[in-house]
Amino acid sequence: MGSPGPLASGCRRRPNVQLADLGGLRDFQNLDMEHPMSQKFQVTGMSCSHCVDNVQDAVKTIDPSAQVTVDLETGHVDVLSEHPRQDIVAAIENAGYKAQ
Ligand SMILES: [Cu+2]
Repeated sequence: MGSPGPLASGCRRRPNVQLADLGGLRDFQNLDMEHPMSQKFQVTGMSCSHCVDNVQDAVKTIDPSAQVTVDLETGHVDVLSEHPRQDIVAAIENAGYKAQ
């Protein structure tokens, strides 16, 4: 019977090489995450805290990492996201509200 030793140590090295190769890509992603855009919207049709949840969920559907701040009284919605403005408007309108 042969020994599994050499095979096991060979397998253990591969992940280290792959992680090193990903270094540049990970730096690029970190740079992007440090500069999310603050985008402001005027949303009409919200009448209660459930509507606020609907709008927040709608935006997080297209960008789970987005920070969504909603002022129910004024309809002002502030979204911290890298996603294009028109995508966020479409998501809010799909949820049944008017956004501009
Ligand atoms: Cu409501």
